[in-house]
Amino acid sequence: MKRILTIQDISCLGKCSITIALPVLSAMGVETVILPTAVLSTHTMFKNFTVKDLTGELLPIAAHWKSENVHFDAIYTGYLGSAEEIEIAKRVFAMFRDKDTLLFVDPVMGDNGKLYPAFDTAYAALNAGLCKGTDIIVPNITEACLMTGTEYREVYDRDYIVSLLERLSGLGAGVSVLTGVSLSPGKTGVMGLDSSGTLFEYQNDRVDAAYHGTGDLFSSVCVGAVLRGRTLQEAVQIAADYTAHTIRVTLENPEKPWYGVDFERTLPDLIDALR
Ligand code: PXL
Repeated sequence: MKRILTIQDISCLGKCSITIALPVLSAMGVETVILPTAVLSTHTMFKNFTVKDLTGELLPIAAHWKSENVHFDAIYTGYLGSAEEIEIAKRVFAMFRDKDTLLFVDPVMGDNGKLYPAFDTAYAALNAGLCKGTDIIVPNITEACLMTGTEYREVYDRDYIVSLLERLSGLGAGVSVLTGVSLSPGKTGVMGLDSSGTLFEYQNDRVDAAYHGTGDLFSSVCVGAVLRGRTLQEAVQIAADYTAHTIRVTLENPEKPWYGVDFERTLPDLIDALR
């Protein structure tokens, strides 16, 4: 079985980061090791959330694994709480990167043109540094603009996305995949640029709803599908379809959840998609 390490926070209530990555990757048949950067009472879209920072624990935990000769087939980073944690993530990459270790970075820090509450522009520059030398990065348009110093646009065309991808590849990752890209009305999906300069894209019908944690769902499924032997383009398609399906199912829930998606209802469909 493949083994992945994921480095991100635990938002105890809220369905994002580790509370998505762990169940989803486990259901996909991937052993999932967690390195929690912080414990929050909820994700940061709730008011008055509490935070216990775990920065000081991260390197001792990693050093223990190293002494046990643990091997990771992939390391996947998501929401990191501070500049110092970005530096620690880089050290963890260096400690555990073997020839066959895939480094997958979701530089979580904002959406809809804005940074999440905990971050500033200096943090965005450090996240750009984290992407260097990794295999796959999956920013949304907001994160890509922040990391490349590009003006954020609500309304854009294909040329804007292609130039954003070209700027992203300047950050030094193997493949850049831009998420939340709408290339025509009523559609949304991703567009990517690989290290040979080849562009690829996948578009889906747009579901008119925004839920927290869908970026984490996309990333977890994408890296999980790669570990289960799919090509990156197949993985992107599986992840985009599954995320859209889960949003649709959540919208049908009469209880009207607002803080996260009902991925628990759709996990069996994800397992079927991998058969
Ligand atoms: O889904 C990204 C994410 C992860 N973790 C925390 C968050 C967010 C987005 O706001 O607040 C704590």
